[in-house]
Amino acid sequence: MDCIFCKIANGEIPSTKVYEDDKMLAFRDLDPQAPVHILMIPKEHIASADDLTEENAQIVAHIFTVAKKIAAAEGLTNGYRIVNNCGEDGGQTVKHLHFHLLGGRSMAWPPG
Ligand code: D5M
Repeated sequence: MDCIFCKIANGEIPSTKVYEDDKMLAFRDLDPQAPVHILMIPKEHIASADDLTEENAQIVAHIFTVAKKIAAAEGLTNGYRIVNNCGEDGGQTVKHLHFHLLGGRSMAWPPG
């Protein structure tokens, strides 16, 4: 499958990893939008949040429980933001489920 995040997950494309286990990977975004900008992905190819089911959605809870550990390790003691862009209007550019972990600055609302 021609998926850039699958290639990162299986080591075909290099990344700056901050966390890895048998189910997920977290690595630094190439185009950071905050002092800390990390992408958290399942190793299993799931195209988007819209493709989650009762069968595969446990990975989301796992990613979120790891996210707080990454945030602590990155020193984000004053909070952080987790973002998922889903589909065209959601601004999703890479069609492999991923969550952005952003921190190190104050975030605005609403997003653009
Ligand atoms: O976010 C997709 C994100 O993926 C975007 O912030 C750039 C990032 N990206 C794309 N390719 C790479 C590689 N190779 N390493 C690290 N980060 C990458 P989206 O929510 O789909 O707009």
